Amino acid sequence: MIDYSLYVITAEVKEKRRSHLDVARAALEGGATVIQFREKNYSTRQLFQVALKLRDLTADYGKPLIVNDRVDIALAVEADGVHLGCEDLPFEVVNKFNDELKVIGLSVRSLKEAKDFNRFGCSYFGAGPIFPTLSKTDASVPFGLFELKKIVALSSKPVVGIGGINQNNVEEVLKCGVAGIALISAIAYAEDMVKATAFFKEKIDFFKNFFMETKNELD
Ligand code: TZP
Ligand code: MG
Repeated sequence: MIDYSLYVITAEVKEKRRSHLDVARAALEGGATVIQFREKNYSTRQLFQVALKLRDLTADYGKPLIVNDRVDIALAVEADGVHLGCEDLPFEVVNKFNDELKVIGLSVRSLKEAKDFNRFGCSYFGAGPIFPTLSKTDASVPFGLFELKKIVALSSKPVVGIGGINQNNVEEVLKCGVAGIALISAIAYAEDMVKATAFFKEKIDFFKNFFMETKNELD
């Protein structure tokens, strides 16, 4: 079972001289439970070289590595899985590699997509954007917390919330019952990336206990 609770997506932040490796290292140090390598502007060779290093780093921390979009890169570096959106290879095709790729995540952009995608035997849904985001140029319209709650309720898979999650709104997202939160800018652009990750970790642990206590009271 994968712990999706603190799912950090890497980015290169040139103005802060931060590489994918820097972001991943700090996130793992701060308590990230999953690392996703996401990069839209590299050549295949560059992607491979960085992914290989991320594979070693995540293995050192005993945490899963998921590659965004690129099944070939995920297979080449023996990543744990791949994350697919609507412009990537179809789930049914990628699922043929499920001996090698243990985790296959699918992006869902609406309640309707969540309903439709329940038929797939994927590992989790990345649901977003919840809020406006600057990290995805072609992001769809943010659907907000009310819709997120409904997506969580009807999904047959763990739901990882994504899009515009920050220190001010994270509690509201966690209250929707998500299995995890996926973050780019809240970590990659933070002044101190380790501390920022640890902040989210603490919130997640608090809500985990809160939900467990509420559940015990109901049992
Ligand atoms: N998919 C939906 S929103 C998003 C992706 C990749 C970007 C999330 O980045 P941020 O900076 O956490 O809003
Ligand atoms: Mg994609």
